[in-house]
Amino acid sequence: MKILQRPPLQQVDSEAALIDARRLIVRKIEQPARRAFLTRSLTMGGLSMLTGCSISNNEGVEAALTAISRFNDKVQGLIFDPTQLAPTYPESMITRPFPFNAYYSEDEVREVDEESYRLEVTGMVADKRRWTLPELRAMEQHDQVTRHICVEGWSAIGKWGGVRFAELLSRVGADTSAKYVGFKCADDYYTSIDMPTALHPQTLLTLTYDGQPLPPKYGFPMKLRMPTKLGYKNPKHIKAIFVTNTNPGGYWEDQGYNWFGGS
Ligand SMILES: Nc1nc2c(c(=O)[nH]1)N[C@H]1C(S)=C(S)[C@@H](COP(=O)(O)O)O[C@H]1N2
Ligand SMILES: [Mo]
Repeated sequence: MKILQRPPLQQVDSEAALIDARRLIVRKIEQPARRAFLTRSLTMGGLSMLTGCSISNNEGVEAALTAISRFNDKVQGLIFDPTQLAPTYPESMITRPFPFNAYYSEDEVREVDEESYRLEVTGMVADKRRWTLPELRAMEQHDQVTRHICVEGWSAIGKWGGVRFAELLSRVGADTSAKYVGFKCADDYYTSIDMPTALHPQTLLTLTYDGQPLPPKYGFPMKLRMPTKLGYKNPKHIKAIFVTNTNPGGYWEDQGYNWFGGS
């Protein structure tokens, strides 16, 4: 961050810049309470004071909000409690039909071939062998009924089943002192998560939805399901997983969504 400088406010259309800033906050800060507070209380001086960025134009506003979002990542990382469990629900509360969402419409859903599918696991792991679906199905399976929250303004309860992600990381001899786990998907989607969340007991590499093999629209052959993270952090159609110390970013994260994305 730069040393705080008084922004040349007279050179900016400050009302327009503030409207843009509030709009960006809605995109970047996903916790509803914090977002409501900031959008209600934000002033030009407040934004520049918070971030040390000179808010004289839209790029300045963007830089200030990116600084808030990076700060937000650090705070969320620090307060994340690896033993705290997200709520689970009875099966009677499952939302039917469960909503579909992706950066494309439902008629463009990717079809992944089951026979030729192999899961790649690379980066800071001892065993870089590829995994078939039957091998993953042979591991201990866990079912979980949890709430999926999308920043587009909906949430829904669903039931996913699969292997504990921590168990897979242990099987491949992952270096769990690494900072990130990255995911590449069969569409152009990609995302990444922090290691403490990867090791969280409710983080599942899911192969089923509602007791059936994951249908294509929900991410066949697998979706990483984390009830501690917002929807966009939960990759579908995963084809490669890699352990790394370099933040791999993500499809929406690189367009301004908060990286940590906790819910
Ligand atoms: N591969 C892939 N994974 C993805 C997405 C996507 O577009 N492609 N969208 C994300 C978003 S924003 C949401 S809300 C959920 C939606 O999952 P669902 O279709 O099972 O409801 O998938 C997430 N994972
Ligand atoms: Mo989403």
